[in-house]
Amino acid sequence: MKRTDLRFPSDFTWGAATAAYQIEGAAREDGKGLSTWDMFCRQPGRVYEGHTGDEACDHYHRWKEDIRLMKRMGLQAYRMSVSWPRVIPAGVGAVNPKGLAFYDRLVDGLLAAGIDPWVTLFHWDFPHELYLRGGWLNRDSAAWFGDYARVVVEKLSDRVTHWMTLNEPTCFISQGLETGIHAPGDKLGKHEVLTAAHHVLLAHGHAAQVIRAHARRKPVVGWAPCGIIGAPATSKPADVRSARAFTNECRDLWSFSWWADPIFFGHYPEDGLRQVGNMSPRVHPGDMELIRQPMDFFGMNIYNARMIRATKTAPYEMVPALPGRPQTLFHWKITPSALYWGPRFIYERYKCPIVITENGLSSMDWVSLGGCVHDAMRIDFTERYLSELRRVIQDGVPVKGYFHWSAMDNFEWAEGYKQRFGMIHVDYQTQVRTLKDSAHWYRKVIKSNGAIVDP
Ligand code: IFM
Repeated sequence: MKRTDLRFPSDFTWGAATAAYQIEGAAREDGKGLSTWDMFCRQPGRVYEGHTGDEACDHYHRWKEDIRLMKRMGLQAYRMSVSWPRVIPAGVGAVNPKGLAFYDRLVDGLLAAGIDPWVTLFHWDFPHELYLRGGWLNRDSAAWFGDYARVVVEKLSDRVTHWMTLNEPTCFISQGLETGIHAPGDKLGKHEVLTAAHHVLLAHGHAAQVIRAHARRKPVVGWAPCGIIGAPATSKPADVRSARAFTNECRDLWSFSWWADPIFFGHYPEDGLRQVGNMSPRVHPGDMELIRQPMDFFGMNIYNARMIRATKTAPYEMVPALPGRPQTLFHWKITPSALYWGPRFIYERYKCPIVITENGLSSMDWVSLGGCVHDAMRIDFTERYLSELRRVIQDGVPVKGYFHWSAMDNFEWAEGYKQRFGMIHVDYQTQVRTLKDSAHWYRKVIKSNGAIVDP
């Protein structure tokens, strides 16, 4: 089979990502405070088969080995998150020196291995103590987050350059506070949910200011949201217009514009405000100025897109998935063109350079009799998606990097350990790690700067 040449720009960053709660374990060690996820996992029926992040990949103790493996993968950058309650056990007040020292060691270890750490300040493990004080519903949460950000930035910014404030606010607000399928498991009314979301945006603004004010090296500041993307079902201009309209339209919290318009334009989208009517959050004078901090990059966590076509009667129509269409273990449809149209539509609207901060799939991987993990589907998936990413770069969209989700198998929130997303296989009983075939393949991709190589 003829393979496409997949070379990327020479300054493109190749990496992989994880998040603290999903890999660290050591949930009660060295003075760490409890997070809402620690509490949620204890509630019967919340997480698949009662799994918890108590031990996860035991990365807290095995980080040296994990860095060695990432080095073998040839990663140029590693997107990690910091656990807020590990650093400040009560969320505010006293700092836990042992918790902070963990990230200090980790950053040093990564740099010594030639891997650039990209740090996300919040990837869902909210301090339980602050949840008891109202969590994101409390307007003070923005200042709490800013204070926490300052502690981390003061410690790590002599070595860390790339920062992300929040990971996927859509998910932790919508799934955590509205549908309740994630921690803390609440089912609030629309106004409360939108109020919490507004405080999250304020927190983002605070943190971005703090990073710029206190970083010791000139920082590169972004965020890592997710949202629903429309991709045209065909290349006909009418379908492209419809997919663009679908992506830009604000339907609910899963629309990019609800979150990104305040950050980039300083106001909520009008169509969104019309929809929520008197449920909209109270915006105080000065809020939008705080939220609208300049962003150096727009991180995008992209897994798939809805297929959209034009119709005569409506601005767009969703094309139903055909029976038997390729999908992941999570039943997420495989739609490589998401990595073309997602960056393209978001760049057109917000004019901010893009970084793919997450992309990948969950599959059913195990260590075969020969001792290898043959995840051919992950290789094929990634090759198809990267090929679309290269196409959008060639068409002029500045995409600066790609982070595969995930570096290693990990705790997939309410799905527990059922879904395996990693390029490194983790045996959760023995904590033995095995580089999957995809990790070896990805090393070649990185080495050749995206020229496609046979697995
Ligand atoms: O594992 C998650 C991650 O924490 C956030 N983005 C999506 C991934 C896969 O569900």
